[in-house]
Amino acid sequence: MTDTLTPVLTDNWDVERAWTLPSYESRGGYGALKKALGMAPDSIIEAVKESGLRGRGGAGFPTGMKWSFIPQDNPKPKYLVVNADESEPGTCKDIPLMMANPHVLVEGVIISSFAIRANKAFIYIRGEVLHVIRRVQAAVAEAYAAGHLGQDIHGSGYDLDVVVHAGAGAYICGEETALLEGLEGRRGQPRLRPPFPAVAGLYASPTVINNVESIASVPSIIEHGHRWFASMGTEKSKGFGIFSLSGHVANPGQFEAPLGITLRELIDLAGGIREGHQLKFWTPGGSSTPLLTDEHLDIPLDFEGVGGAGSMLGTRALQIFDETTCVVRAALRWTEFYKHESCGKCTPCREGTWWLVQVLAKLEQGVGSEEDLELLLDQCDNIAGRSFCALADGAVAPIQSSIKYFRDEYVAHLTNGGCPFDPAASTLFA
Ligand code: L3W
Repeated sequence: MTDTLTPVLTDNWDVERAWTLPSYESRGGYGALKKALGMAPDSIIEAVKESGLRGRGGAGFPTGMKWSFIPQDNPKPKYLVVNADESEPGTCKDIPLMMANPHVLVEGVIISSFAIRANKAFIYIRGEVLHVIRRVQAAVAEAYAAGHLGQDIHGSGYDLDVVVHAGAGAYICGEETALLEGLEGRRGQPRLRPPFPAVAGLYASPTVINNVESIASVPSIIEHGHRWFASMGTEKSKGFGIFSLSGHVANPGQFEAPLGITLRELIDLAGGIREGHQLKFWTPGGSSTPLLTDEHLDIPLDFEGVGGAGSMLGTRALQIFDETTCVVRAALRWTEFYKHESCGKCTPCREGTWWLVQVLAKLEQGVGSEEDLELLLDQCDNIAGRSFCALADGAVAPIQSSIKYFRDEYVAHLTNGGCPFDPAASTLFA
């Protein structure tokens, strides 16, 4: 099965002190930068477009197309911002990538900034992960000392400064415009779009915001060519990605594989479901994506609704739950998270997530009637698509999908007068 893996961003994770500049350069690191500096910026954008790379932060928007939206006739400065605010429940790919291989991100930042003609780039890292912030800061300092950053990089005439910025620990700052608010020193709340950041972003200037993994994929596209990248994956979901498997698998962790791989293959790579148990439900892209079940083991994990199963690839955070886990409790726990993290700007999200928790908690305790299930679905309908940003859409996704697939389990809580599961058996959401 291991030939399913495509280690590119993860290929040095087991190398001793992989995060240092000498280690990265000994494996060809910064070679793509030198090649890129000899290219016309537009041809880099073209190569990224041709590669088919789509945003690895959740939405899958074509990266090269986003870069080409930057109006080059606008006299304002251009900025690159890396969204390293990884905080989606279950998502654990950007943080390990930055810890093990920070230079591939720094190299990607330089090439991407050069392509969009930015002379200043920001890496916005989730505030709680101080060890990651220090690791990336150290890599940036090494890159400056080696002449990969700063003035006249490698005699090209191109200047770039990189600032590593620590967020303050708010999930909403993973939303791109809330992140920009935070970066500008204000409370993290989303802005109305349009205008999209590509037109008016940081300090109202044209700004590209991309996820860590998207930017870290750029050096390999320059080094090996867009055809190499596009030869992996599916027709519309090209290349490779880091899939993080957590929960009830024997060996949880990160697996870098072509897009379109199936959950069955990934579970095999992770050593199977924990012994003696069976898959019950899973998230394809963190808790903001609709849950799927054991019916969906063989669908391709792609940007096309996850093989048409009506979910989202999101951040490829595959949380795996076996038959011991109470889906009602899982939905309640995630909803408590969204209620806590709602920024409060819009009513459907601020009030709606609070009400969702009230009704779900009642159902989980086995109090109430089946009418409460209808009330919960009605609340979801009144929240989805009516909030300022995608946070509230994410909040309703696990609720609606859990009722779709496990309505009987909700009803069982009511007939049982409480949760029929033994919380100790699951080890998750206990
Ligand atoms: C210029 C246009 N730019 C779209 C850009 C836009 C953004 C990108 C995608 O949410 C999802 C969300 C989470 N001109 C443009 C344009 N753009 N039209 O394209 O935009 P969008 O609105 O499709 O998505 P988004 O607001 O970025 C991201 C889901 O990802 N998610 C994420 C979870 C968390 C993390 C994390 O912890 N790091 O990513 C999980 O599923 O729910 O649906 O750049 O500006 N006409």
